[in-house]
Amino acid sequence: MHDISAEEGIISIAYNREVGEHSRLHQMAKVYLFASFSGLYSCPIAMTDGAAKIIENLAPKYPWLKERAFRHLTSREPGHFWTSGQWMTERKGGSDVANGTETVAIPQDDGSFRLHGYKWFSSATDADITFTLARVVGKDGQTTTGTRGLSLFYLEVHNSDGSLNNIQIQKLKNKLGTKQVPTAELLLDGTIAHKVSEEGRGVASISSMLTLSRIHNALASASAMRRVVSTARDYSTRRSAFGNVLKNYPLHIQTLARLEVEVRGATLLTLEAARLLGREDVGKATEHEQMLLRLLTPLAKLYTAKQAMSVVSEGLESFGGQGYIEDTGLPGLLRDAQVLPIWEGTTNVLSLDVLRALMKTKGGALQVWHDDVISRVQSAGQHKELSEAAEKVTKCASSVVGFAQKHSDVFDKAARDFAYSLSRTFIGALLVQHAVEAGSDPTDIYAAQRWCEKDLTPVITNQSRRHFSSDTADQDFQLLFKNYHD
Ligand code: UCC
Ligand code: FAD
Repeated sequence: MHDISAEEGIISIAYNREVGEHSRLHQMAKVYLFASFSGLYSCPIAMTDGAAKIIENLAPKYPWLKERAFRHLTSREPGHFWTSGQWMTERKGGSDVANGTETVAIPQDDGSFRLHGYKWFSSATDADITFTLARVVGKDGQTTTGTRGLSLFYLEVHNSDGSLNNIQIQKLKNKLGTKQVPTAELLLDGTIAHKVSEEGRGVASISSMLTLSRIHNALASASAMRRVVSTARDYSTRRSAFGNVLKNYPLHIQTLARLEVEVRGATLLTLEAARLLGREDVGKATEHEQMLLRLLTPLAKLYTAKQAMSVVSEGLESFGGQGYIEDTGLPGLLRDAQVLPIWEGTTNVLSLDVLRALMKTKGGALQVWHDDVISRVQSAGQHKELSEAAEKVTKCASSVVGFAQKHSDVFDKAARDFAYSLSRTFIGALLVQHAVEAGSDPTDIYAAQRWCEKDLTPVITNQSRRHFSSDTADQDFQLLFKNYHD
């Protein structure tokens, strides 16, 4: 998979930019085809892409880094192609990195640092390089707590003689799924590393890696769904029950068609984020497009990951008992899907990231989101079969924005429902737009109609505010904790 990824240019396509801003979409479309058959190699690929993006961003300040690593990460030669890890999680926190990171960085005379700490989850442990976070120890022997004490470090996993860079693999995690990819606990015991951010700007500097790996996560989600639905469709033409092949039972086909709508929605959302990223890559993204990309990244990751879990689970059932049998290769898809909402930021943490993105622009990003949704469905207003769906999208968009304007005081509690509403409405707009622009194919129209009927009830409305009140929070707490004794 390492060699195939290099030869196919899975990373290099995005950085050689032979077709300018469309190169990113070209790369991501390829990853979409590759991911669910890659034996989870999509995981190191995601982090490698993130590493290449960080290095490209840092190149003006750290030209040596580009010279040293970028050419390997973007190589098409298997023998030269390097992959990257992303070590952010420590025992005390994977979500709360700012308070969880205990690794310290001791300055050396030659300008490098030695890292001492314990990285609790490190996937694709066989990577060549990694980016990680640590706290620089000052001359007084002290470190700074919180996010302002974190800096970003680049390190190579092996020394030139092939030995590990003062890294001890303490344990390989025994995981529910993703078994093809080793995930390890690592002791950094004097690991040589190079600081590649200003002191205290570690989280902000690694955020471009988060953007890439979150979009890859969404691609992997869409890819897993596509694989299971396509395989289930094929199976329905071969398996008979009660004297007929499954494809002739409308109830079976209805079940699969509902999944098909989910796959189409997830794919459109993710590829739209990829399209915007491609414009950002080449410096063409407008300020509005940058805001939209910032918002769509956590939305695509959090929403498609949940879809993948439910679609893959329902998909397995469509094979009957065979869906549960390891020989078919199907159960692994379900185990692997379960990680998609956990790593690269859990659903709640990403819902809060959506709020972070909105706050940073003082609500500007929400207005951009709203205007974008409206412009996508505008032309469908005249379309006999799509006008109802377009109207529903428009209403949902107004309802979400209305909620945000009136009830920002309960945002922290409403974050997840809010993020779901933004995602579902945006997907509705994309499906409607696609139906219009792709030549009004009846199946595209039907997919848009189905999504807007079934998935597009505004979760967030003025009436729903009571679900996020302090009283409700107390009731939720009592519901869960009554009769609980520590
Ligand atoms: O799980 C991992 C790898 C798994 C394997 C790879 C799979 C890839 C897919 C494969 C498919 C098969 S690696 C670990 C991933 N860990 C996380 O995702 C961490 C989750 N936690 C968060 O995201 C939190 O929200 C934190 C860590 C970012 C919160 O940190 P802070 O320091 O408390 O947050 P602050 O103080 O709000 O943000 C610090 C700065 C701010 O910038 P300034 O100071 O300029 O305002 C933020 O705006 O960082 C900026 N920032 C961001 N910027 C924070 N998050 C982002 C962001 N997402 N984008 C841009
Ligand atoms: P916690 O932060 O303890 O979260 C527990 C629960 O609390 C979650 O449901 C979360 O949503 C919720 N929660 C937390 N904070 C809040 C809040 N403020 N409001 C509401 N709810 C909240 N990390 C790496 O750095 N590199 C890797 O290569 C890597 N590989 C991994 C591979 C696998 C297979 C797995 C499972 C994890 C990997 N991770 C890796 C770690 C992963 O990124 C973290 O596990 C993840 O970010 C969650 O952090 P945590 O485990 O500390 O959960």
